[in-house]
Amino acid sequence: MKNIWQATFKKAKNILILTHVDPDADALGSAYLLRELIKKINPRARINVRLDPQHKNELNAFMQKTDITQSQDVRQKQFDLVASVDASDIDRLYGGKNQKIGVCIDHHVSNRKFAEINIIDPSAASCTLVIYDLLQKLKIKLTKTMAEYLYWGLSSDTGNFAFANTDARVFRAAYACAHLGVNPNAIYNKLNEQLSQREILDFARAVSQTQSFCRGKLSVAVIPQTLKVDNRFLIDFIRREKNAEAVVVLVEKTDYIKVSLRSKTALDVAKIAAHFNGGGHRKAAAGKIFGATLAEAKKQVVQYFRKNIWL
Ligand SMILES: [Mn+2]
Repeated sequence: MKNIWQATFKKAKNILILTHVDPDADALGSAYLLRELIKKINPRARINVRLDPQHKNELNAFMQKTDITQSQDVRQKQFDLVASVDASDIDRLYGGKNQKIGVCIDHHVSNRKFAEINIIDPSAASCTLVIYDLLQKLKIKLTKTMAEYLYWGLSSDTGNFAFANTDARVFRAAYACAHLGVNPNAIYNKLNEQLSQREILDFARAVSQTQSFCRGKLSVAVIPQTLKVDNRFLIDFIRREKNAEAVVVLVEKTDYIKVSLRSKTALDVAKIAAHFNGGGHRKAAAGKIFGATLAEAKKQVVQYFRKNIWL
């Protein structure tokens, strides 16, 4: 057998698939798509998918109830192979503590290669796209079910085919999905049009607090714990301001302030995130500020931009 990973999946009897905490549609799609791939090469294997119950609201429509469990249950069971998808770091892997990871499949540049076999493709827009590649390598025909899972990742990680990572490879895969009968509009609706009225009103409140700094080049919004707002939606919205070159959303968490950064230009926000205990991609990154209130954190971020980016 040419591929070590193929042999590894083929000989395992009891397999566990894990993904990152607070899973998104790419994490979910990747876990399910990998399960389909393993079924093809090893039909007799028992395959378990375990997901963080603290997932995003809109994913309820996609999740399979049996896949949600506490990490304790995961530890109690014995698996001869644990696979990780869409997670760059074992600390971010739900249920990953004390597990020996056999195969890691991911598309983050910052992946720490924490498994025995690491299949990392940072040029892939979604992790489902990396798994699609593996299917093609084995000449496994895409089924409609597989296409659904593949499309979840494509749609979600490219911001519905709009982010800088949207390329020909994405559209080629999306074409294959549509050709098999995947309904882009239905998936868009399930992923993006499931907010409650409260979330709409909280979103409006957060938007109305947005402030501009550095002669309009920097936009900053905050989400206090009292507001139920998805920071991705907020950051994607405020970046529409035409003069903004960098956008920051500060999210109040129980013991720190999360700093989400986006760049609309060549500015590398991964470097800025590194200053705030984080990292990520050039155009999308995140960090953490400890021991500060939301207002203090905002001051720190604005000051950093004033001193180091736009004097
Ligand atoms: Mn992803």
